[in-house]
Amino acid sequence: MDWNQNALRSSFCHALSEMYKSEVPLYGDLVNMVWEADQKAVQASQKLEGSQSINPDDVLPSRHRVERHGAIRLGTAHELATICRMFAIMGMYPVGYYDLSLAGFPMHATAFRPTTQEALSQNPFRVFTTVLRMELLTERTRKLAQKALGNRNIFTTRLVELLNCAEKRGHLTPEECTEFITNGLETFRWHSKATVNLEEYHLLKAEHPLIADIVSFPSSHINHLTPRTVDIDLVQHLMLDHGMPAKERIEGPPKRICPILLRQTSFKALEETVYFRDASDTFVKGFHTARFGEVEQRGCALTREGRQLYDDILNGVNSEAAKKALKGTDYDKLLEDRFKRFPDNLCELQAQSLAYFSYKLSSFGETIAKDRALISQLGVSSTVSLHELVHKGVLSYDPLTYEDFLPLSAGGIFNSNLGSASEFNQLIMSAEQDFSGFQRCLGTLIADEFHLYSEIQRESLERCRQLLNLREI
Ligand code: OOG
Ligand code: NI
Repeated sequence: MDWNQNALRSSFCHALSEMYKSEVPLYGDLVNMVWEADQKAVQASQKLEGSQSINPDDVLPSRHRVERHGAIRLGTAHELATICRMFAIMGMYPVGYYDLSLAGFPMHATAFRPTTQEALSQNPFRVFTTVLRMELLTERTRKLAQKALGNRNIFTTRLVELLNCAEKRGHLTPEECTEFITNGLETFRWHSKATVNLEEYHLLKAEHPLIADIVSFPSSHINHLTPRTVDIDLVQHLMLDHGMPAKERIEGPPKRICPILLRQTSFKALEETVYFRDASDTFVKGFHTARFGEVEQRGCALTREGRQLYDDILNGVNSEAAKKALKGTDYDKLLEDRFKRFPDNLCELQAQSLAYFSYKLSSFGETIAKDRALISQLGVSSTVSLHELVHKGVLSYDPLTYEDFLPLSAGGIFNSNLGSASEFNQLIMSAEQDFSGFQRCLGTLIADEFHLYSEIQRESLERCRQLLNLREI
């Protein structure tokens, strides 16, 4: 595809953010709060010396200010396949498979996002995309869902024309890009008139509030947008100070010097007026609670070993907390204590291969790259280990940012936003994951997140190898 996908993705993300600000003004307040917090955090860190200080380049320009993720929930295989084509136009591809039945939801998901370092650095816009699993619904609900979803079309005719055109021709003109944005927004727009009647809505909601959210509306409204901050604890304080309906605690790993993966918090979903048709075809007033605003702080991407350690610690914490019925600050204290096992400095994370890094030549490395004689003086052979090059100060490294999601540990966000299902659902709890079924619906392959990070790391090492003229690192 030969148009500028990065620019189109940025414009789309910006337009979506503006639309969501007008739909949910509290989200706009949250974005302003994040900017205020980031500015304060940068100023405070500039007063500190040493490794804890935040590099302002990481914060203000480029990525951070424009960075957003969103979430949508789809109903059918056709909707998923079409969304996949739409995101591909903007350089966003499916990464990772998330089985949400583990959290008691009849859904599975992927994240559409840019996959190269270059595209991520331009604009890392990502959308967590869930699809309903019809086979996990009871028969009555499934019939209702199939009828309602069968009657809706969440894509404008013009959008589908543009998709066909882009795929056939391999490009979109600037005018077509503008049309793509206006038409694309329609898929994510909120509608306050439901497509089901009030009785049907209650039946869907009784089985699971998320089923009602997916099935009852004519579009797949964006259910939240999330700016990124460098200091989520500060944002949480600001939200509480300003009387925003913030959730009680921050999800994910505890506060650390070297942030890992993802920490998230949100303001709780708003109760919104929705109109439902009654038996005599007039609209009656009802309510629906689904849309909210979220904040995230991203840390480094973990290798499989790092992730295993993270999962082990978290599972241990959760079972201990369940046994002792610990909640709130008691839970957070336990979490903090158990996470002491997870190394909290870059040297250890690198030495133990717990995180992914982008490697580059240090200034010393650059000097010796210019003079091969120096390399032999260092006692470095033409096949040298990464450990040795780092140890001798030839290479330096920066952690790779985690670009994906932790929806299970953020299950708290789902739950505080929707209320949980009325009863324990055996069908969902005993479900097997269905990766291949999901991939079939998608019509393309899902990339493995670990593979993508390790490729970015490998490419950085390959550049160093060439510059140092070594046979192997
Ligand atoms: C998706 C929730 C996943 C996150 O930040 O973990 C997500 C949903 O609510 O549909 O956005
Ligand atoms: Ni989210």
